Amino acid sequence: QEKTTFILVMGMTGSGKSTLVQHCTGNNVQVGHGLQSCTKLPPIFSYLYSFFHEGHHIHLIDTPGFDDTNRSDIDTLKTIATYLSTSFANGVRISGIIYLHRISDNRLSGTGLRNLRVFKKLAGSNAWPNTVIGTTMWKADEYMQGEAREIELSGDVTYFGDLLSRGAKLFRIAEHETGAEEQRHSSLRVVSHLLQRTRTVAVIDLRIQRELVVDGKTLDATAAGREALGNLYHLRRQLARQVEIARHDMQDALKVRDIESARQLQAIETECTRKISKSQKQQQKLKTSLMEIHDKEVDKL
Ligand SMILES: Nc1nc2c(ncn2[C@@H]2O[C@H](COP(=O)(O)OP(=O)(O)O)[C@@H](O)[C@H]2O)c(=O)[nH]1
Ligand SMILES: [Mg+2]
Repeated sequence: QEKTTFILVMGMTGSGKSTLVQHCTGNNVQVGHGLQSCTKLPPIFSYLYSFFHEGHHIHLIDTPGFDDTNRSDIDTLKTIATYLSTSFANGVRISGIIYLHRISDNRLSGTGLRNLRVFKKLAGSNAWPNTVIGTTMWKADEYMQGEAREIELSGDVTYFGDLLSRGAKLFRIAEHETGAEEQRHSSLRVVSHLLQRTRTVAVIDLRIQRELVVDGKTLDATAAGREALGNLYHLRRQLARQVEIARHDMQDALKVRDIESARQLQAIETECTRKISKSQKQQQKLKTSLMEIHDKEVDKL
């Protein structure tokens, strides 16, 4: 009797998700070229890749990552949340998570850190024992730097420290240069570890699944949604300040009849105001979309 096991694969665009999925399944998963993502907006189950391993029928869920050149963080979160809450409401339970990170990245800042923060909030700490952080792109000539980064990232709670201290495990995924067999082996080692973990905890309810489906929250009220919105608020505060300064300077310019400067300042004000309204629309998206999902779930009951 084989068990059906769902494993979520997450990480930034270009972190090697599709490559890992491909090595596990042996299937022809489309792999991105450079940093351009191939995970386009999907029909909901096109994320699933299945194979058999150690008596389990395993379904890997390949998710779109942040830093996608074609999509905003809010849209990406919305897509993942929609998938996770819909499948949860239909009885699909996740048993493990693989979070991939490129060790070749100099620092974890900007988008990388934002992605990790949203991921932590989305999964919740109950998920850590069934989580693997997989580091990819170990370049042979930068091995020392890689190891130094690994130590830094593991020891700091801002990065992987909190996950690791609560049961997550760190794995290195083999490089292209080591050959396909070794890459496949190192990818399956991660899967084997997660299967081992399921003997203790068979399935995990992700925080965002509980929040959306059990508590009936809208996405903007979930921990992950608030994390993503925090970035929007920050951006909006900066823009509002710029608008204020532009208006003030414009009045000064008009007093001395400097029409050209006033015109330029007017243009800045208009542009900032447009960006503010765009960010408000993004925020609104989180509200409306989840109401739509909830309506659909209610219909099914
Ligand atoms: N050098 C190197 N390149 C890799 C490795 N894993 C993936 N890549 C390449 O990095 C790019 C992005 O990988 P992909 O699996 O599509 O990342 P995804 O966006 O997370 O799905 C592709 O060109 C891969 O061939 C690795 O371990 N080493
Ligand atoms: Mg991909």
